[in-house]
Amino acid sequence: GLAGLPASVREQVQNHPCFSEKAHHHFARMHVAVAPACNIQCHYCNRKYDCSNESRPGVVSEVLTPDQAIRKVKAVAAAIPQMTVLGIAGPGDPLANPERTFETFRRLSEETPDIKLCVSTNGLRLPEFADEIARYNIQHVTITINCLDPEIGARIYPWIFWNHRRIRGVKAAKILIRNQLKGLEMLVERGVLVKVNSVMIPGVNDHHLAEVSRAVKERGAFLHNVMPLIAEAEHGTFYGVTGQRAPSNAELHALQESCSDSMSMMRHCRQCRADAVGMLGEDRGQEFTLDKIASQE
Ligand code: CLF
Ligand code: SF4
Repeated sequence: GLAGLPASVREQVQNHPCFSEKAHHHFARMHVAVAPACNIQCHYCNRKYDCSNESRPGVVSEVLTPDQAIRKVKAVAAAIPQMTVLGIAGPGDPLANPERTFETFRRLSEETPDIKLCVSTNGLRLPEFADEIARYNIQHVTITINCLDPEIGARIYPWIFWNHRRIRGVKAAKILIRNQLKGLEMLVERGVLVKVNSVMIPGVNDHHLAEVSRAVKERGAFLHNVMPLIAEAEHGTFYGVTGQRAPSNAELHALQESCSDSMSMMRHCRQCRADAVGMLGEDRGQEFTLDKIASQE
């Protein structure tokens, strides 16, 4: 619980609905979908749909410019007083769209300084942007880390785009994993609270995630969120075949339980869309579309 934490960390998490189980009953978050591009390919992602790094391939949303995003944040903040956190989580990777992402954060840090800023990333470009994240006082970062073993990584990520080149297989996974862990350490050094999300993929990384949990804890991650693969056909196929199944609830809970021996686990994740608005599990995005906001201004 919150009671055991140092005062500064308690302050950081007490009104963040994802980082504190208790806070999610009282506080809301919103996402602005300003980041359309991605620099890696996950087998569980289908780009036709929204697909935040929080890894819920969802329904298409409108991609916003930074300016539209600021207007939306202000409109939501005026309408939902419990809204304490603004996250950028897609629909691609926020750090693969650095101009749009950091323009949005820069303006919010100036114009709505009371709103906590949060970002979710695949981590490929984290080492490059750790200082910039700290500069805008972004105190909450989520990195999706699905494995430490590049052989397993090669079964999850067919390619990454790195140094202007497409890189495949084990070599690609090695670079991605190295940058994720390096980025995690750099953020922890800078006082940022880091949550690690992992997508549980039966037969691929399920047996490996307890080790991931220990390794990220050792490097200073604050919280681990193991989420189930969403394997319905409309969200894309896995490995180009439709045979990959999702874990059962019992399998998910057993894994979360085994990780919890060494690490604090998040158990209230609702696998949000990249344009979610409201309390976790609630989606009020339709109340704040651009045309509705414009008519209120
Ligand atoms: Fe958004 Fe993610 Fe920030 Fe939360 S969501 S960027 S940490 S403000 Fe939260 Fe949604 Fe789960 Fe994410 S419930 S998918 S963990
Ligand atoms: Fe899709 Fe996110 Fe993976 Fe990019 S990092 S391919 S947006 S799931």
